Amino acid sequence: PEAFRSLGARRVLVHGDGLLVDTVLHEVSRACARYGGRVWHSPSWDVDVDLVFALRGADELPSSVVRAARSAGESALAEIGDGGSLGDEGFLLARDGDVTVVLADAPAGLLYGLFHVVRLCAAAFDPERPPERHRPALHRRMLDHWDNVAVHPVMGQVERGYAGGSIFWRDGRPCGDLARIREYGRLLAASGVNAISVNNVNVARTEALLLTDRLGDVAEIADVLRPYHIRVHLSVTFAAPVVLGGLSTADPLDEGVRAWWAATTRTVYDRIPDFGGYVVKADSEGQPGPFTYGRDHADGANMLAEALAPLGGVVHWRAFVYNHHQDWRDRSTDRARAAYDHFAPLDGRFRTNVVVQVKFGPVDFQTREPVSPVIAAMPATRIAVELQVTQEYTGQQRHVCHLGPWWSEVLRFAPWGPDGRAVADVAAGESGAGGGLVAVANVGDDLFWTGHPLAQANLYTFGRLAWDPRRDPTAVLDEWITLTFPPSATADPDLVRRTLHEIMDDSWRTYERYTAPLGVGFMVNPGDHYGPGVDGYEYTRWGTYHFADRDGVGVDRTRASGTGFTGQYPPYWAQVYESLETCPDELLLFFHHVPYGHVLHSGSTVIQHIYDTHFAGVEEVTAMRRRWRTLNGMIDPAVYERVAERLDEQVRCATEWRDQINTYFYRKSGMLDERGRDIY
Ligand code: GCW
Repeated sequence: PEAFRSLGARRVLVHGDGLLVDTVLHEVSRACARYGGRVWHSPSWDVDVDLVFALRGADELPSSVVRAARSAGESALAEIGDGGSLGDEGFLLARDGDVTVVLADAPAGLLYGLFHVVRLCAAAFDPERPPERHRPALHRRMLDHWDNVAVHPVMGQVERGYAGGSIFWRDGRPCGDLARIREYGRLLAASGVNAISVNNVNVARTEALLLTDRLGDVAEIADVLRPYHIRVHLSVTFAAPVVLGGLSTADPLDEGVRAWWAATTRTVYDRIPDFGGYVVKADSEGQPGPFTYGRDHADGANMLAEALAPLGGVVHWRAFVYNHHQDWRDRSTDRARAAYDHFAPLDGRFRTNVVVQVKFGPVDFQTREPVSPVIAAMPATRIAVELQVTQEYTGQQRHVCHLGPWWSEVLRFAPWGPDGRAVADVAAGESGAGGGLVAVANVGDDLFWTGHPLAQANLYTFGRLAWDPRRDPTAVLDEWITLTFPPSATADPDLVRRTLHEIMDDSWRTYERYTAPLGVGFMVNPGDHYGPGVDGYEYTRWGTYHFADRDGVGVDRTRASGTGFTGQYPPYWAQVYESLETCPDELLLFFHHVPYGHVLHSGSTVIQHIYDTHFAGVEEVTAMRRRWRTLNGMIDPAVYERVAERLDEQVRCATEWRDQINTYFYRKSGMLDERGRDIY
């Protein structure tokens, strides 16, 4: 509520009608009731105000205040040099004398404008503030919940969830806390998210029923999130016609199957008219899919797309497809190649309401990977890029790991070479027609929403980068800090801000330093993926190997002598990654197998780099903990304690990583640390 203080003390006029305008009105009223401001809803007389929310549309304008606000907005737009449309989610912020004006073409723009005013605090009322126009770069900004309805025997209530139970489901039923879901919608809208899928992509029996018998449960969530402009999507099983419909096949080319999907989808829309569409994990890690019937992913996706098209829905079809029964002895199969090998040949075959959803890297949400080559390989397909806000491989919300800088690097990466379009441009598509940005959610029923209170920053940053991928992640973090630890709530706001930046800004790189080195990935404990397990996956069927021996380490993915994966990139990067001369240090072991004495561009050897970064990583975590302790007494004690507790665990776990990795490579290589530090 503190963040609403500045807004809540004003005189505010909200002009317009409808569900989303009502949300704006409700938010403003709530803030004003608390902080002494006043609010009017479309008055027909003139009032003295500080802030006006209005649509640009041509309805009658009884009040000259709104008329003035509109014309101020129009001239501001002209001044910005673009009098054109603000789009269905954009807004304009301008000043008209003493009045701040938020203008939009559609109600959602007013909602986003409201949260912008909240973020700006007093600055929104600064007479000198030049007009600003905001429009999201990406049309769909989506969170996928991997929440199970029934508790899964291995994965629990939330697969890869580190924030308690699900906010939607508990023990096979809806959890029933609609107020909490509404608050969640508000949090998401404030971050810029506009779509959500409410169940795990691994769809088991109970979850399959959400599409039919338990559709009411989904509709209830949609009803609660709708006032915050969030559309609900559903993960469905490809086998639904068999498991739910009693058909003998789920063959996508079978007429009966197509009719079943069409009818089922119509029922969904009868109940949820703004339903977003389906999310599908098919022929992946044991999920059913079109391969069973000798069909391909385009056949499968297009069938669902056909059912959804007349109703305005989309299919998010995941490209996370690989052989999860690999034999570690088989050096010809490369998991990194799989998504491209499966999907690139299908470019041009997908219907326009299919979005192929691609994990940002070719393997699996690692702390460091190259960008997936699929992103540049399907120019005739709508691509969504998938990130992981839940910290499966990045400390599981027990470690501080601010992922903004990592996502920013990914989104700015230019797959065709430095002068070409960026990953974010592909996700945005021509005139907004791209698939958007999706992330696996990190929220649960935990008191602090995300387990680690500082992990909230990742959720917020995801939404803000999906709105504007060019934003500086440190500036986004700064926003989050101000909103979460408002200056008015602490004795020394500068110290709090500075300390949080010191702890969080570089925390992803710190995490990288004490875990798997130089882009080689994994080295985590199998199953739960937490903590070091250097050889944990080395002889398993999952295709994630590092091939360390006494002479060297890394995966040869070159065309010259390895798996040929480098050849999946457009020529610029294919060349850069292929050659030891040009391959960036941080990805060296992803692309090459090298001796421990290999000299990096940094001047260090691989072995010395491993030792140095692992010692440095632990020192940095220890410094984080020391810094956090200086905040004792300055912030909410419950938040303080929770973070302090987790930092203890982070120090413990980072130390374990350091010692296991260093010892492992010392034993393999027999090479001493130049600086003679403790290696066991
Ligand atoms: O990262 C892996 C996870 C699985 C997950 C899978 C996926 C939902 O370990 O738990 O399954 O990715 O993305 O489908």
